[in-house]
Order: sequence, then structure tokens, then C-alpha cells
Amino acid sequence: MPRSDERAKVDPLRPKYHFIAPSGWMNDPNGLILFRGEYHVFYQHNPNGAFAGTRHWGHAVSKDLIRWRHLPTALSPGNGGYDKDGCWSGSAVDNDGVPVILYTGVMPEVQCVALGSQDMVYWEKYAGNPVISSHPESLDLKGFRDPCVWKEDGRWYMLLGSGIEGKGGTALLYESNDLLRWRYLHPICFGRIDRTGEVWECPDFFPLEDKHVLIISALKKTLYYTGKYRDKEFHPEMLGTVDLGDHFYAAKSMIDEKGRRIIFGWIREARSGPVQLASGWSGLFSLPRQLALDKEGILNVTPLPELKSLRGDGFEDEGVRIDADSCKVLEDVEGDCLEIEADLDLGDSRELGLIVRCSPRLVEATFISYNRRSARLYLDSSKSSLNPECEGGREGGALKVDSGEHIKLNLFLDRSAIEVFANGRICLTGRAYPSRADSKRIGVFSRGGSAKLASIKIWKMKPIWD
Ligand code: DQQ
Repeated sequence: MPRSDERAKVDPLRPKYHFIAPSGWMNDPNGLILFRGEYHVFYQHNPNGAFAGTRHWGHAVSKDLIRWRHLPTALSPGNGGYDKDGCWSGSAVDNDGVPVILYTGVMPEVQCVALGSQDMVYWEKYAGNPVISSHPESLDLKGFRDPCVWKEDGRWYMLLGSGIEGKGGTALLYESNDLLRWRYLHPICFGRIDRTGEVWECPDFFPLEDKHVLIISALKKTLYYTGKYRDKEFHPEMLGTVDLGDHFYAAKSMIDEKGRRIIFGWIREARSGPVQLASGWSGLFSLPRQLALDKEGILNVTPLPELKSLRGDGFEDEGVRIDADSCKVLEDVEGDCLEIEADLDLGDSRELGLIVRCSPRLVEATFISYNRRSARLYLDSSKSSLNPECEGGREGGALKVDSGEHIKLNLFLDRSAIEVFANGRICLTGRAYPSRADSKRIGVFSRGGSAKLASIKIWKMKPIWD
């Protein structure tokens, strides 16, 4: 059997313009940082194969957040001791010119430090690890991991994802003068078990415009609170979803050189374990997304404009009528690595949208649609693949649209990964694993009335890897 990197390279479902590990398993983004003029990403990685296994910190560098170069593994589990069962998620910070990683060692969960060389290629674990070896005894905790670290008024602060037995998710606040000796303060806020689950993973906390945002991963989703941060306590005002789909998790953000708040998430698989293992790869990062707050304090998520630099040959059309309860497949254009901008006029339809990865006679097809009655955006992958090992279904969430407003979809298709940005506000991430080589056509459809494709632009996207 060929090695997993050789298998991964030839898999027609492996994305080509998203950040992805050279091979093997990957999950959460870790330690995103702009250091000495370059962007570094780390990620949860099992280089030994496309199964979760024992996590390492994979590492890559970029000048533009779009094109990446792989670097050697930054952290590997120790031979015995505090991180022998894995180097789990965390952050990277710049401590007066010295790069420092803070991560969770397992098992049990403890917090650890590693110091980097100036090019960030060599990492040395701190001899005094773990720097936090046990959790506050006063609380009955579930989970104690994924440090999010920042500097405020000359001091370091750390949030750890956790949960209180019977009460629900929380994030624990610590402070330090030197990143090595930490003092526990208190939970920064509490969730409601029915809305944000029992344990919060991968907290990410930052100021945005006149508010603070706390991103958490729970209940298989990436959620956020916006609110006010006062006296080291966070007072949430609003709870929302960073992504409407079920395949975007453990998001982590950073500030770029222009001062923009950029986020990446883990796009997980919807294929069976044996299929992942055989393909030699599992998981990828989302495209870089920019965050902003609208007038109502709702988080708006849009693709980084620099992604336009990946656009190749284009196709456009406009004013296409879509009859009631019909599908129209576009002539002269097809592909599996595309960006699409579609402006759809609902007309008197009940539901309308795009079809991608579509075979002749729609034997395989993936539908992205807006339903006027439920006011929801959907991705339906139940007919995406004839392969029974690939799970499909309908996923989605609320998209508020004013009367007369068109549905404006900016869709990024990268073989088996789909990210749909809708009306400049929200994103829905899903997966599709067509089994047929000819499932590459694009279409539009309408249900319950007629509609119009006001305009469509489609670009072939260039790969980011050689
Ligand atoms: N993944 C990491 C944990 C984190 C979880 C382990 C979230 O640190 O809580 O790979 O996906």
C-alpha cells in the first residue's frame, strides 16, 4: 500500500486551495500569530495517519494568509510525562521578541509552555512544565484546556475552556507577569447548559469595535457571545453562531498587519473512519474569514478579499429565468475548484438556490438554498454522493433577509469542501464527496414559484500548493 502522503496527493476529493496538512489527520487551528512580518499557523496534527491518534502541533508560514509553506512539526508528545498523550490546542504569543507557545498537555489536562527560535522552527519545552498542573479545587470541573492568551495593561491573561458539572460551559481566567507563574482569578462568565452545552472548548476572546467577543466551541458548533468586558468579567449581551453548518469547529482568530480580526476554523470530515484512513488525509482549515460587528452587535463573517488573487478564468451570465419547480444546469462551465458569486431574485418562489458538484441527470448533486418560509439558508448533501460511506443531510440556520432583498451567495467550492457566504453576513460550511468524475456541473433551481438568476460570476480557482 502506498504511503499516506502519496495516497493523499492523488485523492480527487482533497482540497487544493485551502490550507491542509501534507497528509494524515488534522483538526483545530492553534497559535495563529503575526511574527517578524510573517503569519504562522499551527494545527492539531497526527502525522502518522488519517486518524485522530496522538496530537502534535503541525506548523506552516505565509506572507499573505492565502499561500502557505509547511515547516517541521513544532511540538511532539513527550516520551512519558505531562504531554505523552498529546500536545493539545493553545496559543502563541510574542513575549518581547521571544515566541512562546502555551498548550494543553494530556493526560490529565495540564498547561504547558514552549519557547521558540526567531524563525520559529525550533521549539524547546520549558523545563518547569507543566506551568498549571491542577485545576481550581473549589469548582467541580469538566475539561481544563485550550489556553487563549493575551496581554492587557502589561500583564498576561489566559482563558481555559471548561465546564461546571450540572451547570454548563465556562472559561476560567488566570493572570501572570511572566507566562510561567499563573494565578487563578475566576470564571470569566457562564453559559446556559441548554444553549451552549456542558463544556466549552477552544475559547477565543478579543475586543472588536466597541465590544468584546468570546468565541467558544460546543455542541459541535462554533458559537459566539458579544458583550462588555469590565473588571476582568465578561457580560454577554448576545449569543450567535459563527457558522450555520455542522462542519466548522474550534475556530481561532488573530489580528493581521492591517488590524483586521481574521478567523480560521477546522472543517471536519463527513466520511467514515476507514475511508479517511484509506485516503491518507483528514480535515482542513476554512478559508481565512474577516470578522466585523454590525449595528445590532451581530458578528458579520466575510471571506478575506485577498482570496480574489486565486481567481483564474471566469464565466458570467445574467437575467436567467428559473421556472417554478425546475432546475437549470449552466452550459459552458463546470469544475470542482471554483468561486461563485450569484445574485438571486426570489420572485414568487418558496425556495431557490444553487446546485454544485452535479452529475448528468442529477444522480449526484449538492443543493445550497434559501427558504423564504423558514427564513433559513441550507446546504443539502443528501444526494451528494453514491458512496454510502459518506454521510449526507440537510444543515443550515437563520438568514434574515428584508423584503425585496436578493439572496447574494459567494460560494467557494474546493473539491469536497464548500463554504457559502450569504448576503455579506454569515457563512455555512459543508462537505460533499461525489463518487463520479463527471459530478462537476453547476445549476440553479427554484421551488414553489418562479425566480430569477439576476447575475452569476464563476471563476476557476488556482491551487495554493505546487
Ligand atoms: N481538540 C483538541 C482539544 C480541543 C478539541 C484536541 C477541540 O484541545 O478541546 O485535538 O476540537
